Amino acid sequence: MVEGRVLKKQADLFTVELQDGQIVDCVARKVLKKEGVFVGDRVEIDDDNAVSKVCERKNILIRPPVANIDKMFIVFAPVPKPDLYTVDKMLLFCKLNNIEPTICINKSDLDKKYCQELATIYKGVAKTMVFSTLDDTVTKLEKEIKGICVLAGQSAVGKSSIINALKGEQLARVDTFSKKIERGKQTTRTVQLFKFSENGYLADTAGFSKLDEYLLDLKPEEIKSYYPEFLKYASLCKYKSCVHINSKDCEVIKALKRGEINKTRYENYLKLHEIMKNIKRF
Ligand SMILES: Nc1nc2c(ncn2[C@@H]2O[C@H](COP(=O)(O)OP(=O)(O)OP(=O)(O)O)[C@@H](O)[C@H]2O)c(=O)[nH]1
Ligand SMILES: [Mg+2]
Ligand SMILES: [Zn+2]
Repeated sequence: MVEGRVLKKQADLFTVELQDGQIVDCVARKVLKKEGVFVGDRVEIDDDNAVSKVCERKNILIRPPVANIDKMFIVFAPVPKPDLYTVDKMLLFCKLNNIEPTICINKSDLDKKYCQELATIYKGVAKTMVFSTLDDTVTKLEKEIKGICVLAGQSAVGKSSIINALKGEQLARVDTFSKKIERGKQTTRTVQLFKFSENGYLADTAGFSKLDEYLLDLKPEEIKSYYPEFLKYASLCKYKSCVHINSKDCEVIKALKRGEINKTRYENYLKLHEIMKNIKRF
């Protein structure tokens, strides 16, 4: 019996990296059918090269299926038009699932000034990087790859291009934006962990682009505590239970009016609060 890490899954075949670095193809024992074996899983392999046990998971992403995520690189770019509401949902998803987020603004070659403006939105919220896969600015991301890392973000922001640029070869398929629209589908479909260092892996997670609010297991009144930029003002609000919406003596709203809290972040907070109010959990 040896331990390993699942790097890739194709149909019923798993590519597993054993502790000594050897890569083997494995099937899974039937008993594991129900719980499933995910890319990122730490597993035990028996003498017939079959996965016989899945070790306890830190977290799990169902679509696309990846387990034990340590870091998420949330990617967006000047084009396609950034969906900052989804970016905020991803930041929340990270906090709830013990994942370290990094905001990655790609395609800085297209509009440096706009990219910097986008970056200021996340000042004091999350670690933020601006780069382009067309020059060597993208290499700073490589230092951040520790543990199991995933690239997340809407289609065509350049997730596959990032992997190719860092690896220096065409490992992941890249389509032009117009081709994607033609095809009406995302280019990247399978999940695979690419190895970058002794304990550094990176996967593309196309398909995790919208993030259903249902995946955020939170009560509406709990959302506010996931906005670090609200905290210092929130402690001064008249009522401890203040959710910083329509309240007369709300310090967060005052800070917003003074321009000390970003308007887009706040508006997307309102939107999320409203949607989460209407989600029924059974
Ligand atoms: N100008 C510019 N274009 C880029 C950059 N990075 C990627 N692109 C282009 O953006 C388009 C989409 O890139 P992909 O890497 O396929 O995007 P993706 O995020 O993997 O898309 P999905 O697989 O559909 O989720 C391609 O035409 C790339 O050449 C960049 O830094 N600058
Ligand atoms: Mg892709
Ligand atoms: Zn308040």
